[in-house]
Amino acid sequence: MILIGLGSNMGNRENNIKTAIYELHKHVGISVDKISSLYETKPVGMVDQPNFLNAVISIETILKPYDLLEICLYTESRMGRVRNQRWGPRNIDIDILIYHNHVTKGEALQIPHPRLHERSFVLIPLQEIANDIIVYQGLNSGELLGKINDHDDVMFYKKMDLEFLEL
Ligand code: GSY
Repeated sequence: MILIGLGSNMGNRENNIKTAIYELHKHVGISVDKISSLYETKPVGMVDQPNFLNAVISIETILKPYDLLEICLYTESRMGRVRNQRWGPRNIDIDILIYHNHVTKGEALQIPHPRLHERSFVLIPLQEIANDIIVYQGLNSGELLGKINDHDDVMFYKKMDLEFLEL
């Protein structure tokens, strides 16, 4: 399974996330097959910034991890990604979380995503579409969520379905 996390806390957040999913899906060699709900989440890292909307999708692709990364970065830049500070606000963030059992510890790309296991804003949407996969050190999303206690910072916002991709 290949999982991608999306986040936005600037501009029209819902539109930004949907646009990013649409752009990925219409790219040759990528097909989105599951979409979590949107979650309204309190910022982690730099706390003095607006709430995020977050979601997780699963895709099928023939692209290798670094080629997929390139498409994620290209999509962010096509959307005019604005980000002045490392942990600061951004209109769109697209992160490869898991790529089957692949492990990469490069400078530009780390898979599995290095902070995935400790972020409820990723684990809660991930659990919705991939509750049985092993995420980190033999544990699935539910087991990892049992170890962290900021679930209140992640609130259900809106159900999403794949229909908007047909547009
Ligand atoms: O890592 C993605 C950007 N990001 C987020 C995010 O997407 N959601 C929340 N809740 N906090 C975040 N802090 C950063 S940085």
